[in-house]
Amino acid sequence: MGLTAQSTGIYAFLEELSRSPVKADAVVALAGNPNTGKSTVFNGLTGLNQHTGNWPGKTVVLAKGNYRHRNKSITLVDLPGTYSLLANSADEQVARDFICFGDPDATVVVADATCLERNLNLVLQVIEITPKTILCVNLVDEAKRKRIEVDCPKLERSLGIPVVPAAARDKVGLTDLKEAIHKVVFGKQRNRPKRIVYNQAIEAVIGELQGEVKRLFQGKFNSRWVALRLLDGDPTLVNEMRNYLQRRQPKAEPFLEKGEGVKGFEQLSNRF
Ligand SMILES: Nc1nc2c(ncn2[C@@H]2O[C@H](COP(=O)(O)OP(=O)(O)OP(=O)(O)O)[C@@H](O)[C@H]2O)c(=O)[nH]1
Ligand SMILES: [Mg+2]
Repeated sequence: MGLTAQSTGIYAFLEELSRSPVKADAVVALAGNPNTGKSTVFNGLTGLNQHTGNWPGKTVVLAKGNYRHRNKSITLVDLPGTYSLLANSADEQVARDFICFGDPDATVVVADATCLERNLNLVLQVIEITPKTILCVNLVDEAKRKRIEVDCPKLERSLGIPVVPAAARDKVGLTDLKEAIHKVVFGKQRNRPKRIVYNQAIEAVIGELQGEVKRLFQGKFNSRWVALRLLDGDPTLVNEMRNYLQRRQPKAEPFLEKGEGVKGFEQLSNRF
């Protein structure tokens, strides 16, 4: 990627990831609300093949680990717990930046079966960014105790992504989870995530913006998602998108045409 030692945030973390002695076939993010059992899933999958590190520039600790499945090596990144990707805290920003800009080959959202509704907010936000999402409905043992039953096949049909029930503390469901990850990462299953449709006025602006966004980012990000975030006007995200463009072509910038590169992005984001 040609990054330098001065890289910060997400890029420094990716640089560190690429220096890892274990060459992975894929990198998978593990996200979810706080206390849903992400680290338990992470430990169950990676065993002792893991280590922790700081996210450069933030006091956030991340664990990375590896496992093998069907002869492929997978690196798993255990992200901090987050209720949303709207980046209200350092933890949320780290999770969001990794999912959005870290280009993981898949993202697993670990949800708590005993309070699924609250957890689905994050799931909907993640599937808006990437179709390569898997939902792990964890703590099904606890849910059963509370007489809560989750209809995973139905949820799978509604969301358009694989849904795997698990009781990670007892290592239940982890093989199914590895299999679901394998299918999504290696293209053996194409997800068709539910599209969240907004009101007419918002949909009209998204439609208008999408073409320009596609041209600016050349297919790097889901254009619908970028358009929505520009409408939100989240300054940390707008800043990260600007960083991305700056890194991609700093030398080309003076020669770009109107509506291209960072300047094009400024014009676009300043409209909101
Ligand atoms: N009953 C039950 N408990 C679980 C299960 N998975 C995890 N736990 C427990 O839930 C608690 C939280 O688990 P963690 O793995 O630390 O959760 P986390 O999502 O990593 O938490 P944060 O990183 O703080 O957001 C621990 O006490 C686990 O032992 C499960 O499947 N069933
Ligand atoms: Mg944890």
